[in-house]
Amino acid sequence: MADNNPRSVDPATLEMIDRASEAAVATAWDRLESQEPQCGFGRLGICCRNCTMGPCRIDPFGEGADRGVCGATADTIVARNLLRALLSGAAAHSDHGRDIVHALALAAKGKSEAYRIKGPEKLRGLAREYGIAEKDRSDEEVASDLAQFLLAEFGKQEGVLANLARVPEQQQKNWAALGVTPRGVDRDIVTGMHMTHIGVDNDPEHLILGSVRAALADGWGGSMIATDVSDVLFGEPQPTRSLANLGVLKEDEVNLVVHGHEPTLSEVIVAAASDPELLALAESKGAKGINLAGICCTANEILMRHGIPLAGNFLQQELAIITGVVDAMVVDVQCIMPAIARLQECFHTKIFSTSSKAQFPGMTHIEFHEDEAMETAKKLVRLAIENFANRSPEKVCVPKQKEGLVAGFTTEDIFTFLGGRYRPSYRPLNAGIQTGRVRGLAGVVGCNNARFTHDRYHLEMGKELIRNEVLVVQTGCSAIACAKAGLLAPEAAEKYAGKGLQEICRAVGIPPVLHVGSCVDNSRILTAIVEVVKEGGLGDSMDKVPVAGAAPEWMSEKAISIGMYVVASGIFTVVNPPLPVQGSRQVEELLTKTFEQHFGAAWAFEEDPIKGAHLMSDHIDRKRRELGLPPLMYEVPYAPKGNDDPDG
Ligand code: SF4
Ligand code: MSK
Repeated sequence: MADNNPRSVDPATLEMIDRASEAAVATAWDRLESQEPQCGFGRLGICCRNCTMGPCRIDPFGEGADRGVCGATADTIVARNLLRALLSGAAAHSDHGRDIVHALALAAKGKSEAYRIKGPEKLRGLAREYGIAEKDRSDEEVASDLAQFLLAEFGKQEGVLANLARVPEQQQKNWAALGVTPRGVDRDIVTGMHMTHIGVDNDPEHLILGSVRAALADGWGGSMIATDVSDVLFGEPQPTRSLANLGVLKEDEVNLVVHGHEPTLSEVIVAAASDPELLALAESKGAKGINLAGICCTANEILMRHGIPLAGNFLQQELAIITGVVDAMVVDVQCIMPAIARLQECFHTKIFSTSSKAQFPGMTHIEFHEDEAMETAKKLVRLAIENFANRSPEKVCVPKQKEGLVAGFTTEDIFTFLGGRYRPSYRPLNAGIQTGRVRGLAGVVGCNNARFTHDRYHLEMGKELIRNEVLVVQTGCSAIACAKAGLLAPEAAEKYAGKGLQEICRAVGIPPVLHVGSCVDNSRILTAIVEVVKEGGLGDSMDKVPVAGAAPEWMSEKAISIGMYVVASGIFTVVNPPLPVQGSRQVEELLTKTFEQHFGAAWAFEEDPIKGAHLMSDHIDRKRRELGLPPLMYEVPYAPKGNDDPDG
């Protein structure tokens, strides 16, 4: 570890890290050590490889080169690098969205037996929203038109994103004034890449605004389409109970772990794993059943809709294999460490890559195509069953830890839930904030990062927020971190939440931390805030609502895109580690200060989780004051200071 802290706060993770070192197997933490000291130029964002006159790097101490060979300054290089990184993240989300729409098109044409429309209400709601005829037409007919309409949003050459109609007026005005209104998903990503080529855009502010436009095309376009169409195709999630952590793996059953992001294959694997023939085959091999579990956001997708347990988050992918009981791991795209392929040399696990976009040396590639989804899913389950007999009993070591959770909240059910079945509106949530029973809302999302103690920032920040009467909404690996620590169980309210939030959680039976899905489902947080605005009483635009965001422990370029669209939508956001922009004072000030004037919200960099939580609650308090809301109903007693606070 860079800071000599423990590698994780999760006991199961620590146990498996020890197990890895006994087995002389390197993990991400070991490889991080072998990388140290990491490149300071890269961390500050002042290294450029955009043409072969470079690489060029700027001396941050002002003693060496202050320009690249072409004359680019640190400000230009930092802004250009941030834009490139963000575009990769936006492209990843949006390409995921495109694939889901493609699956919808196949389902609509009856070309894939594996997919049916399981969310007809959402389908028809979207059709009405986009002006697609739906009366007296079958679900398939409507879905076919919807798929064509949404596919066109990716390649749109004229006009603006259709989902702009969902955005409150003030945000639309802010974006128009700065020329960052998102147009087509692919267009804004391609234009952004063009801007970063040598000798194109060299104005740091203009480059950053280019990144805002591409991020908005992701958040309100590609990601939002992915979420909406997943709900149409696989059904809208409902609150569901499940378990989290490596202890969900079973020694006496075939364990198949899905890892990555896209639900198109994993949804079908869920069905294949309960196929009677395959269950009988598993039994004939001496297994008591087929246990499906997930890592990263594929896990979140099938947890939300089927209650499939979470084996772990990003930094636990290697550790799952080191338990010695994972008979097959099926991966698709994003956040899959190439390192796991090598673990097959030491453990019996067979790892299968399945995406046409992602192959890994050492893995077996079984390419997945939507039109033969069930066949592929059954084949993968069968391969897992056949590998069950190859386990080495002396290598089996499954941690005991597994924690109960409730997940499956959505924009449609998340707060209407607060209103109960007979009062389905956002009124109770808004009223809770208006009266001061709840301070406000926070979205806490994002990854793990081997540079920081695994899960620590998520947990400390999450607990501090709910103690301060802030209702927390989560996605991604952050949600998995909090699930493993019990924060996603309704009982967590009594244990950790402030008195007002406790009352609400008790009355409705929800946890104080609500899991709303995978990385692309951060769009649910945007639409939930839109609903809060529409309900009234908490401001007429998103930047007026007492809400804040955070991405603790982020590492993926997708997190840059998420943070950027959230901030540009008016939501103050704290991140750790800082964005790699600290080599340019101009860019850092633009993001952390000037954005406030542009969007009514800015980024903040804070490496201490408690201080990060306090920045968020201070921001929420400021919004409360601006709205003229009363003080909190109950005093929040004790306020721990940040860990590195000299007084603390
Ligand atoms: Fe160097 Fe300019 Fe080429 Fe970047 S684009 S590598 S700064 S010459
Ligand atoms: S999986 S992007 S590590 S949240 Fe979505 Fe987790 Fe971050 Fe990947």
